Amino acid sequence: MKVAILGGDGFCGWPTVLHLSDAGHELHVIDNLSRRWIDTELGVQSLTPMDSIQERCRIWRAETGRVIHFHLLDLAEEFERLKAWLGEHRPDAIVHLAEQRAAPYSMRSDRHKVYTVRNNVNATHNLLAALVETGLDAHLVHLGTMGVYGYSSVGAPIPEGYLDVEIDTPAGKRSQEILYPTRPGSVYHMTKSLDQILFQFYAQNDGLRITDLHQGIVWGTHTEQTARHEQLVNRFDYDGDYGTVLNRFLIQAAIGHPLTVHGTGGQTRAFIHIRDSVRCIELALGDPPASGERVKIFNQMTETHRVRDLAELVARLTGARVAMLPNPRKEAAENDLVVKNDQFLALGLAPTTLEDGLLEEVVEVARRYAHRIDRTRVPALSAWTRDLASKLERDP
Ligand code: USQ
Repeated sequence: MKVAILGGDGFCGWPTVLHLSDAGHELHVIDNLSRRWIDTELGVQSLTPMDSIQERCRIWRAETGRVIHFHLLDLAEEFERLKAWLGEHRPDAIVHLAEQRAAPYSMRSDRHKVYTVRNNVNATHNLLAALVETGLDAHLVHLGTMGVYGYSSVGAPIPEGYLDVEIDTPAGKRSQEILYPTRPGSVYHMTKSLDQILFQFYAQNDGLRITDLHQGIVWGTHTEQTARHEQLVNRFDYDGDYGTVLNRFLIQAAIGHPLTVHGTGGQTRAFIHIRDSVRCIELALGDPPASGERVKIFNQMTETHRVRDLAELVARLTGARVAMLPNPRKEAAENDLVVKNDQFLALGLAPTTLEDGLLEEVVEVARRYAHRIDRTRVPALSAWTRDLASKLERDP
């Protein structure tokens, strides 16, 4: 297949590009390199030294003989160029990862909220409108988030996107299938909730074939392909905005920083290793919905864990100290989480779990590049509300 990866320079995008190229597909990366600009804005850098996207593609070609095409294009701001590109290249499938993906970054200030909404919602809508206008029947696979569901379920397992409800009508009880009600916990998660409505409309109105992957928190860094050459290395975020919880605990352990548990650490979240993330995208590409079918939704996660249990596990493994900190986020202090992921298991996903010894691998990567870590950028300082911000100032 000819596959366009929108956001192919990012943390999930780059390993996906390599994985699909390795599988023999023709790969096109479309990216505005915003993630690299945000590093510059925040004054942080990936733990792993990353080459330019052009250099990464050159190394991949030298290693494997396979070509990856790179196109510098801003989905949210350059609608006409996007439309022209799709019309000219006519990909068979499009993987859309071109969104600002950090919840803390989206909550930093009003400017960051506005940027995240404008970028994410416009990118998605521009893409959908361009697909209709060009008459392209490409399968669109979008990387969404488990966070659209929220974390306050009544204890029932979270289904894959849809919920059957019974409604009282004058003619008696009627059942209806609805999109699972969204309850986003940040402006970033809110944009992914909005995406769901856009997808529902365009699938129903224009017959677009869309798959939405509700992904959990990704951990790990290497995939089989990124490990082939040091210049193919994936990015690795450790800072308070972009670092995700388990990877942060692992690098903190590697540099002797206390593990930064927010609040009681009673938050339970869904997790997936980066190797499984790229595999799931491949499986979803191979299983498109038909035109006129509802949006296909998968829960892209393999296990759930409570934050404090993860901290204890990392502390046991490495001898690190655990610090219970004031929580900068507005979120439930404690929650349970049961998630259905039957569809990927049925397609043959063999989950990589925390048990598989890959925690050590991340600690080793962190130790190797420890000299690149700025310890002052480790604490998470982006507060969800003014009250939480003043609490953090009092008790940093
Ligand atoms: N947390 C800590 N200590 C830290 C960092 C985080 O206790 O040092 C806590 C947070 O308060 C939160 C949980 O760990 O309760 C998860 O935080 P996270 O930063 O790992 O994950 P999140 O902000 O939810 O976002 C990440 C990705 C996002 C993706 C999402 C999947 O950045 O792109 O969509 O995970 S999910 O969480 O399932 O919505």
